[in-house]
Parts: sequence; structure tokens; C-alpha cells
Amino acid sequence: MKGKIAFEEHFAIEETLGETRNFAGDSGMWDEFTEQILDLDDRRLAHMDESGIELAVLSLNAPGVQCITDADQAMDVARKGNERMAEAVARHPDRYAAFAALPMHDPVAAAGELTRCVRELGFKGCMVNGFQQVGNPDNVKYYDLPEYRDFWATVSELDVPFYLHPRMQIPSRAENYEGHPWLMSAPWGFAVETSIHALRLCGSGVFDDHPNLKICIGHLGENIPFGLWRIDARMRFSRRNYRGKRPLGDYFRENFHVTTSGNFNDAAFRCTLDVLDHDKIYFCADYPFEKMEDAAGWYDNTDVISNEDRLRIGRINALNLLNLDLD
Ligand code: GRE
Ligand code: ZN
Repeated sequence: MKGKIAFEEHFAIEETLGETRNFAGDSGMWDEFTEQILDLDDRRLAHMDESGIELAVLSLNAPGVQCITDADQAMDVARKGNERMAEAVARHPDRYAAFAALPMHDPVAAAGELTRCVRELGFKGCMVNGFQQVGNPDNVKYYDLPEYRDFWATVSELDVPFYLHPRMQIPSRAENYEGHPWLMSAPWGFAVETSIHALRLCGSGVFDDHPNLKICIGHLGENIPFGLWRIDARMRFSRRNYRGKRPLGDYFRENFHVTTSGNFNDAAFRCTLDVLDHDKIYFCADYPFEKMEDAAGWYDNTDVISNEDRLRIGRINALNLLNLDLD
């Protein structure tokens, strides 16, 4: 299918590249991976052409600024990344858009940078890589904490999506992965970490205060669609400190937007489509961690997606979510 829009598509700047090294695959792949993730011109555009992706919304690689403990330094790196994306969009305005990188140490500063990126640079939203490490590496913040309520008010007011991207748990909180570092990252731990963060948001009441918030998550929903029925079923017996006014599933179905990034699988897609309305599902690749050709090869050909849904999920839903004005 031509004309697809994809929006979990990463690039790196020199300052954020190193943290990604563990994930790039075998060391033999690092050189090529490095070229792919730094490039914002011909190489990337050629892959987009090859796989029918008309527009890619760029974002900084994970964990990006979320692992920079110093607030000022994180802001410098975020701004540098954001400027780099703005330049790429200016060079190729019909092929790229951008999601802001945000340092989340200080909710007011984060809201300020998001506002600047959306209002002045024309960014379409933001991508944040899970919890923020603040001050020292063992101090982390999740965004359901009360201090982030004003930040969410700004996201709601700007009416742009917030993409919650995975990151790996930090060693001091990861005892249960002991001896199994492979389990901590993309094969499983990414989804555990991101789903917990997403569910914490649901349980915080933030969607009661700001019902128009749009949270994107990738990888066909970080395993939440598969578990959603059971969450609500069990919470009829034990709600403990759950602060949402409505059942959790209501928030997931209304406030969450789920993408195919890095999960090109019929069974998982069927489950997601069963749980979420087809207006809440989107095509994404997750380049360069995934090949765009693999993402598109599956998406364009699988018969679990009707042709009408293929166009909707591959393009139309993204035009609406991102408020894009393509012809
Ligand atoms: C991602 O961006 O989704 C990602 C990483 C690192 C490894 C695998 C992966 O950031 O999918
Ligand atoms: Zn990704």
C-alpha cells in the first residue's frame, strides 16, 4: 500500500547514540545500524519509498533524554535533538514530521518545551521513553505522580498525542531479571515496563481530569489488549488504591492509540483489533530497530486486515490523530 504514515521511527544524535548500543543486535551490525539511525536523508527516504511509507514522524532513540539525570543537560540534549528533527522536516517537508523529545525532570519545563515544539516548530506531539531518571541514576519518576498534573493539562490543551515508548528497567529495580539480561529489553521487559506505566496512568484518574488525552503505545499495545478483560474482571473484587472513576478498560479503549511497531504478527494484531476500535490502531515500523520492508511486507499483505482497514490503519487514522494536512 502506498501513502502509509509511520510514527515510531527513530533517529539519534551523537549524544544519545551510545545508550542504544546494547539493543542494536550483534556487534557486527553496529556500523550499519549507526549509519541508519543517524541518517535523515537519502538512505532513510529510500527505505520509505521501497516500503510505501509517504510520511515518517521522527523521534529520538530510547532511552534518549530519559536516562540523563541532570535536568539542564537533558534539556540541552532534547533541544539539540528537536532542532535536528526540525531541520530534517524543513529539508523534506512532504516526507517527515516530528515528535518532540522532552526532559521530564521538571513538569513545567517539559510542558514548556512541548509547547515550543508544537507552536513554533510545528511538531505533531511528543515521544517520551518511559520513566525519567532524576538527579541520581536510582531516582525515577513515573508520570502518574500528582506533580505531573499540570504537564498533562498542557498536553490536553495542545491536543497532541503523547507517545509512551519503552525503556529498560534500571539495575537497582530489576532484581527479578537476575541472570537473564536478554529478558529485560525488547523481547519482554520493554512491554512489562511500558504496560505498567500505561496502566498506572489509567489508575491515576488523569483521564477523568483530561478526557481528551491521547496516549500512543507501540508493539500492538505492549501486551495490554491480551490482558485487558482480566484486569477489569479481577478489579471488580479488589480496587485498592485505584483512583480512576471508571473501569480501566474504558480508559484504555478511549484514551489509548496502539501501533503495529515491531510486532508484525497476525495473532497479536487480531487480538488488538478485537479489543480496540479500528480508529485507534495505526501502522508504524520502528525503524531502524526493525526493517521498514518487514513492517510493510507484513502489513500490506496480511489477510487479517481488510482492504478498507488497511487504508484506515495505514494512513487515515494517522491523518486525524496527528492533524496532518496532506492531500
Ligand atoms: C525500539 O525503539 O522500539 C527499540 C529499541 C531498542 C531495541 C529494540 C526496539 O529502542 O524495538
Ligand atoms: Zn521504538
